[in-house]
Amino acid sequence: MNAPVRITITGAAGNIGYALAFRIASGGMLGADTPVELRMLEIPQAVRAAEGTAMELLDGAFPLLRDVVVTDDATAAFDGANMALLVGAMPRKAGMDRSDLLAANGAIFNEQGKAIAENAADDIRALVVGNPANTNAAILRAAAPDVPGERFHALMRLDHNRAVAQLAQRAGVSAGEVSRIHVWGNHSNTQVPDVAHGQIGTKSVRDAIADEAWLDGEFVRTVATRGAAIIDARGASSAASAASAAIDHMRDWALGTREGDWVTIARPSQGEYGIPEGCIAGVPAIARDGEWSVVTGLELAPALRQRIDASVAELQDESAQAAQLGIL
Ligand code: NAX
Repeated sequence: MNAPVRITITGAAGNIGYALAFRIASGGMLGADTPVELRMLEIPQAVRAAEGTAMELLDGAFPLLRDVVVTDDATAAFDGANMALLVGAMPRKAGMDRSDLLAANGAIFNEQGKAIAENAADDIRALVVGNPANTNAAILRAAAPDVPGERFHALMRLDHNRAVAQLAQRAGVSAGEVSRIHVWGNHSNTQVPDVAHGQIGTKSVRDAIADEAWLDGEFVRTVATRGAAIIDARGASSAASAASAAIDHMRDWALGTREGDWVTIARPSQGEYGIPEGCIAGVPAIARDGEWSVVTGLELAPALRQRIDASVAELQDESAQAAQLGIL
């Protein structure tokens, strides 16, 4: 058995938090040899509901689950945390514009970044799920300047998984047959799914799905607007699929990505593909021994480059707004 890993979930009483906790407790994230300790952070009004989730976790009798703490105190929630899944965020309410949302959530991630800096373990690795995820991750990182910047990620794996799933469905194969695709840019509808280097089995995606119009049109639109389609169908936003993607991201970070494949992550850019340094945009990456490296040297067609630039520009615009608000 490995040493226990302490994992903080913020927004633990919410829809994604509820789905996440059970997957983590059952070993779905870190494997069957790693016990886990959960720290569940909520706002005071939702602590009771999070306590209910903690009772259900206990009732799951998970052999790997060593300890569960529910709290509304960020200091206690991040104390000794090795991993953090930052899901808790304020939803957009009627009458709120984008900058109101950014201000409300920016304040949350600024405070939680400080709590991570002061209380988390030295090896803390953080994944922001709460929207706007990429900019919230930048705010979190800025509030914890002593923690290495590459430890702050935003979730783009759901976008990645959605792209894999659409391709697999179209080709009539299982999702496991699809490899080497990724999604550039922002977790918004400006995101840019890229199949240029992708494979389905041993064939290129473009050979396996001989339908350029679908690949360049409907496929891209379906992936980028999938969140809205789920809300339309379910009457609520993606929850289990978002939790599953967050689990995939953290599992790969800890245990490594599949041999011969890459996935999508969003972490502070080190200038790869001309993305400005520090910008948290989706890029292709491989994980080995707990470290990510961005896949470099992929050729980008001019039309794709333009769309990536537009999505990155959107991210920079969000960052500029956060800077104006004094939280970045
Ligand atoms: P819910 O509204 O069900 O849950 C959010 C929870 O966060 C609530 O229980 C709330 O009390 C809590 N919370 C609010 N402020 C907090 C704070 N300061 N500290 C701790 N907890 C706090 O939303 P849910 O469906 O779980 O979605 C959570 C977030 O994920 C939203 O921002 C949503 O937009 C975002 N998503 C991000 C995705 C991604 O791919 N990056 C996809 C799914 C999802 O849309």
